[in-house]
Amino acid sequence: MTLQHAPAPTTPHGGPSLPQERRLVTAIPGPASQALMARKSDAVARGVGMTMPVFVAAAGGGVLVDVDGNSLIDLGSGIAVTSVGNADPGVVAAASAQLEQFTHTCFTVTGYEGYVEVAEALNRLTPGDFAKRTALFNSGAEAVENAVKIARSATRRSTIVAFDHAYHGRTSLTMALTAKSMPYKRGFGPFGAEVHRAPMSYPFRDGLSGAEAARIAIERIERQVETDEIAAVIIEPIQGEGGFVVPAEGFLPALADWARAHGIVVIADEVQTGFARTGAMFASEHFGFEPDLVVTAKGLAGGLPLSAVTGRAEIMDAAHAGGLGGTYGGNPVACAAALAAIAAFEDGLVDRAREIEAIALERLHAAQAGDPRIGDVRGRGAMLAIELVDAATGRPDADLTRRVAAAVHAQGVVLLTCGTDGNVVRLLPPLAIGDDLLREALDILCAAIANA
Ligand code: PLZ
Repeated sequence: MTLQHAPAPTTPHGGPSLPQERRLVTAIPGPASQALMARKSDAVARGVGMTMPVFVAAAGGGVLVDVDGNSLIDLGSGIAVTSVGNADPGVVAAASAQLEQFTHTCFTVTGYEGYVEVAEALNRLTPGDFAKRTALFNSGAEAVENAVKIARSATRRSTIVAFDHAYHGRTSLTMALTAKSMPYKRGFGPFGAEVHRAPMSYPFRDGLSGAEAARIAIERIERQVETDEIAAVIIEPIQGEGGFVVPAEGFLPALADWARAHGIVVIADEVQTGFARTGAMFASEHFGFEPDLVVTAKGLAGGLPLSAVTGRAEIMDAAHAGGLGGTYGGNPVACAAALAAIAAFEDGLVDRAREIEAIALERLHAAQAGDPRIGDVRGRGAMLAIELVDAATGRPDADLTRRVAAAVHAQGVVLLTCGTDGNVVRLLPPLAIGDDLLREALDILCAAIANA
């Protein structure tokens, strides 16, 4: 029980018991965040940016509480990570219990059951009714790197095809796969070689059917490289950083059919779309798309670093014994957290993502009806976006997008933008957010667009 007049604790505990409310007690950022921002500038490399100059003291459900005591509505989930909710009690309990048993062995030195259980769960949950294997890693980029290694090992080919607007990470190979130069690539080359790029189905911009977009993409690929040199195509079933681009119906299956006919491994990067986020366990399911390998990370372990490559047993097992690994991959605490998060995903969070979609789309479509600058409203589940354009020219409007985000941030809502042209506002709320908080944040966003 909370006492009526108890002073607010200086370091509140996180989890869903945090008051689920937006509460501003200072301007954003407040003085304590500003002081930490000054220390950050002196201590942290400049290349490590921050979307909002705000420092967090606790988080839970759909809110982040900052070091000044402001309670912010979370529409970002730390970039699609805390889908189960921040400091979810199940995740915290499972991780804490594991912490007290042992923190690390290195799975490739001596094993533990949690790793195997996570592999079993991923083999069961990912699309495709065939024998599968899983390998665990730490970050999305590391898992993408390993998916490429596995595909190369299985095919004995080297070339990889990625798409316009793709984002696959910031390591040398994954920078090569990532399409956008700033801020991800500039000055950081040379990049991993043997990467070719194909046009992505982008209905709002290309107006093409999925079949037509696939035909053009395949034509473009075959002009650049021989199909018998291609190890894999890698694609985000719904693109993340590139602008929440949802391909036209039929694009992904056509691509997969073509790839399979040429012995090319199909890799789905479900790092951002995975685990109930899109109103399906995996976004591939929306499109009848059955990849050979699925890369997951982010939401998998409810906020702890864990990633995976899961896929066809014969492809996964192509890499020789000892060929895959890493000191921390599949850390036992992260695995314990993942098992708790997966239990939550399977216990109603797919439906919850669909409810969030219904609430948000109604509001966003109403806003779009009266405003030609809202060029497109798209996405699935709790992964939704609006693409902002200049009303006169229809061109991407990054300036407007920046103004909208700044206005929303100032009112205590954590909001992210994305898109190759910087003109997409994206919604990635924790699936644990309540309807009222979600509606309040949507009202703030729509008012900010109307007034920008
Ligand atoms: N694949 C589809 O979305 C990470 C990037 C944040 P890591 N997206 C957030 C930033 O600016 O660095 C991502 C993704 C997709 C791969 C990755 C990479 O995952 O865990 O960040 O390495």
